[in-house]
Amino acid sequence: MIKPDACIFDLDGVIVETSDAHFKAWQRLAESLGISFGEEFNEQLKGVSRRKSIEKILAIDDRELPEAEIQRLMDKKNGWYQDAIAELTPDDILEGVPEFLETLQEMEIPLGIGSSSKNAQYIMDYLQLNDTFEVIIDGTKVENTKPDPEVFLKGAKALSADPSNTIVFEDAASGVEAANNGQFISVGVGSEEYLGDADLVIPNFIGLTPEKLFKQLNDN
Ligand code: B16
Ligand code: MG
Repeated sequence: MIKPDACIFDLDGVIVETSDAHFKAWQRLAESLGISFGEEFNEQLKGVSRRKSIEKILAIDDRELPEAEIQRLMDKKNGWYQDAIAELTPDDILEGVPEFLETLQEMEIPLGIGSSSKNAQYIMDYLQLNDTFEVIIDGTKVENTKPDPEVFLKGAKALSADPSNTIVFEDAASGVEAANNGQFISVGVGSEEYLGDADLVIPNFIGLTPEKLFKQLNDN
């Protein structure tokens, strides 16, 4: 690979640290139901849809609830989460990310967002990132949640990119799996402990240039 056709970024946990707001809102909801979970379990909620998340939380306690109640609980969690993200500003874009994106733009590499979140468009507005990305595929545009590759395949198609020459950046195990399932080049952003299936794992974007990253991927 000399230069990728495109780069597709997950949003929560890669561009901005909203994972903690998701975690706190789910924990608050779970506690109201007498269910508790910690950070390790929370890794399973990263990258998966709101619906899948509540199903996983209820399954901790073999809880079955009527559909209307599940909907009510999801809305409640989303209300808390939306209050938290309404505070976001461009200063919340993770360190190193603006420079990395700017260099990719200078290299004329098309950029996309591939997020499971139905709140992705709000977050992009708060971060003022709409002009940076040509394509935003989010939870409102897909049928199947990660680890299904749909979100990234739709992104690659919209960017006229070949998945096998497109880099996907992901912070969730389910997202790395989705990228691998779609035959993309997967870069895990975070800990090797959870993202070991990625083609390459980076801790974050601080001090990283696209040139360095492409070289690391080539040497792999
Ligand atoms: P919402 P990503 C994902 O976003 C989050 O990682 C995951 O924790 C969340 O459940 C999912 O979005 C759905 O979010 O409730 O806002 O629709 O990491 O794929 O950008
Ligand atoms: Mg994520």
